[in-house]
Amino acid sequence: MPRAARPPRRRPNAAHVLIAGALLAGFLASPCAAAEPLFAADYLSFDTGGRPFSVAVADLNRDGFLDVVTANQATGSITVLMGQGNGNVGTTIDCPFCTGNFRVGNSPVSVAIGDLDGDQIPDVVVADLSTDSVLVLIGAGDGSFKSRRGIHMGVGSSPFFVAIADLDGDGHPDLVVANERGNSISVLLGVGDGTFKPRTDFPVGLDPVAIAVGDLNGDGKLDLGVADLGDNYPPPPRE
Ligand SMILES: [Ca+2]
Ligand SMILES: [Ca+2]
Ligand SMILES: [Ca+2]
Repeated sequence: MPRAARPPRRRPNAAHVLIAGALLAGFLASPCAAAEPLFAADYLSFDTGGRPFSVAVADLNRDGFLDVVTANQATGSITVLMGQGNGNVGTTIDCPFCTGNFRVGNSPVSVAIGDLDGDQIPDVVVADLSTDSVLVLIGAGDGSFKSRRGIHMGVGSSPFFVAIADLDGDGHPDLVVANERGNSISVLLGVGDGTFKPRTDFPVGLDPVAIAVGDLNGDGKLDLGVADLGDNYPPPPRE
């Protein structure tokens, strides 16, 4: 059951929803106006699978309300929380392949949502850290997925983050994955039907764990920003 909660302390396996206040609108209208809180004092808390590591939102069942998906590293699952339009979500879904928690692998740590097969229905992709793969789940349009197995594709070592973007500009969404132990990113170009061409790897810095996509130099082509966890280590002391 969803809980409109004021939890005394954080719960380890939960997704939290913070409801934004009117701070930005008020600030822009009158810089001298008293600041309102950016978020409501309380947050809403919903149970997920074990150790939720990543979260994404999209309207999976196209009812006009955003839904929430978490990737749960400890239980090898995703949790689909169907939005009710007021910040509340339900933890169960009336569908054959997903009843709250949905097993997707051994160690899913990143989730992204986009329409990967061009049917206007959001699909989900999950990076599985322990199997060096990503899993594509094609959405059925009601919050469930067309196949429990999904489509597995190999990537580099220890995929820690996955993003969706049309990197080559052909109109088909592509995948880009940060491979933490591989010190690389994997790019999988989309065919447009939910499948992808074999990956191409590009070396980056040490321990890449996150990617942002945008046109950084203004040439109309998408570029990548990669966060390298290992490159922030301080240099060893001099002898
Ligand atoms: Ca929805
Ligand atoms: Ca789709
Ligand atoms: Ca593309």
